[in-house]
Amino acid sequence: MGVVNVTPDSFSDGGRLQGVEGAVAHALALDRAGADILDIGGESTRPGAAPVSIESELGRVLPVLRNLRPLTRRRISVDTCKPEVARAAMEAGAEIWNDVTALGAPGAADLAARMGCQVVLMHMQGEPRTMQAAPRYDDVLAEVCAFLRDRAEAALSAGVARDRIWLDPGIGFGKTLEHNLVLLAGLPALVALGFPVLLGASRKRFIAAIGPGGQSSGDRLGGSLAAALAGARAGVAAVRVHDVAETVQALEVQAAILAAEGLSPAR
Ligand code: HH2
Repeated sequence: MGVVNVTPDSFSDGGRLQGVEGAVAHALALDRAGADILDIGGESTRPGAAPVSIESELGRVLPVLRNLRPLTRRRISVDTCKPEVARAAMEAGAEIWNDVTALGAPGAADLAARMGCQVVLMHMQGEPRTMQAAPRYDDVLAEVCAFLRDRAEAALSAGVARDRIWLDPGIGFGKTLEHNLVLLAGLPALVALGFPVLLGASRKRFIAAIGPGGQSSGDRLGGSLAAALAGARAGVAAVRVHDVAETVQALEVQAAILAAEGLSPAR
């Protein structure tokens, strides 16, 4: 899944993708680089980000979607927690509702069921403005798994089909470095819940906290690739990344090495 941010304040590529044309061109470049899904977002969820109104989010996302839809056969997801934005995006040809609040808005699960779209249910502790102030868990892996299982149950009860539900541990969303690492190491437990898992670790701050380097978000490619490879080994279904070409190459090389393990005479 390639990230197409159309926000003025996104942490990783904010301000670079000027205007609709720039965002569409960026999405098409990610398509050519091998992204299976293009994820369009009009509200930044980075730590400390302020919420945006429905109108401004629609004004950012819809023109990009409408222009992009006829130009690509890739699936398009919309990164939003607002039912109004999700509905408009599905009408404009998106197929996946990527919701960092796990369908937390009133009526969201019913709407997802009615639209018949796929949904990504992500875990977050708190809200973006304050979530990194003092994240606390007794057992982060167990709590994230329990939350996502509950949200999947709620989606199923509302009528969302089982094969349309994805889970995401929400790396960096109300989590310390240690919480993020425990979740990355514990991905097999999340995969074992039986739903496809999406992992979003690309360019996130925890990479800089491990070091070396990585102070600016564009300088975290090595750490992003390490996390994507770990996710693939754990069986996640997709990784949400900014650097699509590099990630596809890393995943292909890892897959080729794993495939060759069976050919080695030492085994
Ligand atoms: N991370 C971000 C945004 N949306 N969605 C899912 N499912 N999983 C994630 O980990 C995730 C997400 C934050 O990254 P980014 O979009 O690059 O930054 P911003 O929110 O500032 O646009």
